[in-house]
Order: sequence, then C-alpha cells, then structure tokens
Amino acid sequence: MFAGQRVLVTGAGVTGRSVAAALLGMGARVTVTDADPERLVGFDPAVTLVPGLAAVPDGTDLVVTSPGWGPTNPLLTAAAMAGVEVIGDVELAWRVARRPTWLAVTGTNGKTTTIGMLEAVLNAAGLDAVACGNVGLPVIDAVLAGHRVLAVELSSFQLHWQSSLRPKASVVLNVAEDHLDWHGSLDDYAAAKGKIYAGAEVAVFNADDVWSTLLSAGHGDRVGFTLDEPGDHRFGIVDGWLVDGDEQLAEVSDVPAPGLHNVANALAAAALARVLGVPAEAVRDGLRVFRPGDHRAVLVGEWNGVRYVNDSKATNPHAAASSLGAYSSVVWLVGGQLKGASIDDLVAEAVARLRGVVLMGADSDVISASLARHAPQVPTHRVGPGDDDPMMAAVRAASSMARPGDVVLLAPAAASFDMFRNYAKRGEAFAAAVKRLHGVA
Ligand code: UMA
Repeated sequence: MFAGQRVLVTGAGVTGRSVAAALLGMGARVTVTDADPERLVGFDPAVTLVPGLAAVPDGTDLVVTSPGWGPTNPLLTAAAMAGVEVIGDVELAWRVARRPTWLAVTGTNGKTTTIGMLEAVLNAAGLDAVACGNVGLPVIDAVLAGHRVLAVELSSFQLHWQSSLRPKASVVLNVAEDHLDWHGSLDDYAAAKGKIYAGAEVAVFNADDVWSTLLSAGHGDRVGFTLDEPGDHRFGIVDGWLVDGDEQLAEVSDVPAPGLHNVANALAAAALARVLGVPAEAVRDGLRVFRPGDHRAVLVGEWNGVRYVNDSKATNPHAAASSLGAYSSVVWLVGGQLKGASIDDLVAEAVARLRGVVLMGADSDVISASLARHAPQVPTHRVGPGDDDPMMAAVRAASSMARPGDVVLLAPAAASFDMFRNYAKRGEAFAAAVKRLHGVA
C-alpha cells in the first residue's frame, strides 16, 4: 500500500520510531524529522534523518505525524498548504489493517485504567486482546503483531489526526478542561474526542457525563452506563453489583481501584467487552486480576498514621477532583503546568477536605490566587523555584502539616514537564522523597 511512496514522519519519539519502522517494512521511502537532533538516533540506516526540518521535501506523498505535534505546527500547516495529506499514527494503523476488532476508549480521565480493565476482561474471556495506543504501545505495532482484538486508548491529539477509523465500539468516558493550549478551546477539544464515535457500530456513553452523552448522540447503537440503577440505560449499579440489564456482572468490591470514578471505568470496560459477547464471569475475573498502573492512586506507605498516596497521573483538575474525593482529610501536593485549565471549581469543591496545601511548579501563582479566593483559611506552603530538591522540600512540608488519619496526596492537577521528564518521573520523585524522609531505602 505504501511501497515506493515518499513519507515524512514528524517526531522521533515512541510513535515516530514505530511508524518509521512499519513504513520502511512496507517499502516506503521514509524521512524522519524532530526539533531535537538528539532524538534522531537508533533508526534503520535506510531512513533519512533531518533535524528541525522547516519545509516539506519535494515529492513527499504523505506526512504521518506524532500526536504531540499540534495542528498549528508550521511544518504541518506547510504540508497542508502544499496539498500533502497529513495523518496520525492511528489513521495509518487503521489503513494498514482493519482485520482486528477495535474497541476504542477516550476521555479526559480514566482512559488508561479503563483500557487496562478492558484488556484484563477480554483476556479472561480467552480473547487475544492487547492494550495499545496512548497507553504506550503504538497502535501500528499492535496491528502488525497480528492481535485479534485491540483495546485502543486514543488521546484527543490522536483523534484530531485521524479521519476514517470505524471501531466496533467506542466510548468517551468524560470530558473536562485539559490540553486547551493544544486544541485552542474546550469545544475543539471535545470535538476531537467526539470523533471516536464517527462510524462506531456501538457508541457506549457515560449517562452521568453531559459531554459523553451529547457527543454520542446520533452515532451507532447507543449503550449507556451510569453509577445509578440503569433505568433507561443498560449498565449501572444495583445493590452493590455492576449490572448489564437484569444480569449481575461483578460486585463493586471486585473493582480493584479506589473511588467511584473507577467503578464508572469498570462499567465502561464491561460495556465494551459485552459488545463482543464476553460472559459475566469474565468481567468479574478480569476486574479481579486487573492492577491499576503505577502513579495512579498508589499507596507509597503509612507512617505515624499518615498515608502517602502517589496520584501523579492526575495531570488535570478533573482527575485531581476524583483523586481528592476519595479521601476525607488531605494534605494536597499540587502544581505544574495547568495547560490553560481553570482550577477554581476544584479548589472550591475540595476546601472541606484540605488539611493543608503544598504548591510547586510553573503555575503556582494561578493556584495560589485560587486558594486565596476559595480556601483562605487553609495553610499553604510554596516550594520555591530555586530549591535544589523541590520534591523533598514539598514532601517535608506536607508531612509536617499532616495529622494521624490524614492522607498526603500527590494529585498535581497539572502536567509535569516544567519540573520533570513526565508524570512517571514526578511520581517516582515523590515516592523516593517519602521513603527518604522516613528512613526507608
Ligand atoms: N516534537 C517536535 N516538535 C513538536 C512536538 C514534538 O519535534 O512540535 C518531537 C519531540 O522532540 C519528541 C517527539 O516529537 O522527540 C515526541 O512526539 P510526541 O510528543 O507525539 O510523543 P511520543 O513519544 O510519540 O508519544 C506519543 C504520546 N505522547 C503525546 O501524545 C504527547 C504518548 O502519550 C503515547 O503513549 C505514545 O505516543 C504512543 O502512542 C503520552 C501522553 O502524555 C503518555 N499523552 C497525553 C495524555 O495522556 O494526556 C495525550
């Protein structure tokens, strides 16, 4: 399909590497560019590597972009102006093979947890299914590996760059402010998310989320889930059971992750899996074996009656709200890059739970102003930009505020890139600082 075509791959990260290798394997003539020359190493010698490419090379047939490249990137707009098609890695994977069954998940929060649950449930039913996409394994790799079912996590970036995807079933878990710096507005962000429903045979929607309900309207066979009794919808909770209509699937206590939002994620995973006829026992068994990923509400340890919880994956206010909602008395470590999102509602909602707040990172001024407006009585500590071990300083300050029974919670409500390589590194720094403070390892 791509033999002899000249394809420009933008980005030499996780996606670009897989895409370049796949295209080369299909006989394409591949050029890769990246703003960071140090990323252009370790490629097959047949790939042309050009750091910081400013113009699309003559004769280029197609551009395949990595998801992090925004729509206003000058190279991508130049390609579009020159009439060269620009697609993302997910679109490429879809064009390469439609044979596997695609079950697709997006949403501001809970995507990775839901995908993990879905993969576990499908595997418990004996299906050859793999979690891929934004979760870390590029979709093209999952496609070329020949898996029968793809549990695909799609980010709004990936959805923006795809156009013809037709999943067997799709879900938007929820929509709240995030990535506004990339998309420009909440409407554009939500519209990108909504593209997951275009052409889906079954549109699973969260009846408790307005955006999910709206975006799914008019698409495929609609299947709703709710944290209430199902009522008009198929999936819900009755007497502590996750149900599909009259059939009991699993007990709420089978969901191995804290908080009601994770029960909603489990319902979404069950609804998608049931589209493939998975039996109730497999839903229960899959949920029981699933383990939430690192940095998602992970208990680091308990000292002097204070629990230390790492939820570094809470990279936007909506995720942090769910995280804070799981505990009654919290010393909250917050801060980083808000990406244009407002934090006011979160602070106003959380105020009754806050023993104290420790602030760090780029948008500390914005968060501090919000705390002054909505939680002036809550003690706060700000970690200065000049501190040479900011996470240790933050943990030490949080620990001195905490009382027995409290949770010291890293739920930053913001991206990590101002201070760390990614949210995983931030979470690791937190766990290491907590352990060092208590003389462990
Ligand atoms: N780059 C440029 N110019 C740009 C932007 C980036 O040259 O304008 C280069 C960078 O120097 C880097 C490369 O592009 O070398 C990075 O590309 P990328 O940002 O698309 O990242 P990948 O390494 O390809 O990883 C991507 C996803 N990252 C993003 O969408 C930002 C990963 O999701 C995903 O796991 C991976 O593809 C496999 O599908 C991460 C993420 O943070 C976990 N996702 C966001 C989220 O979940 O909130 C959307």
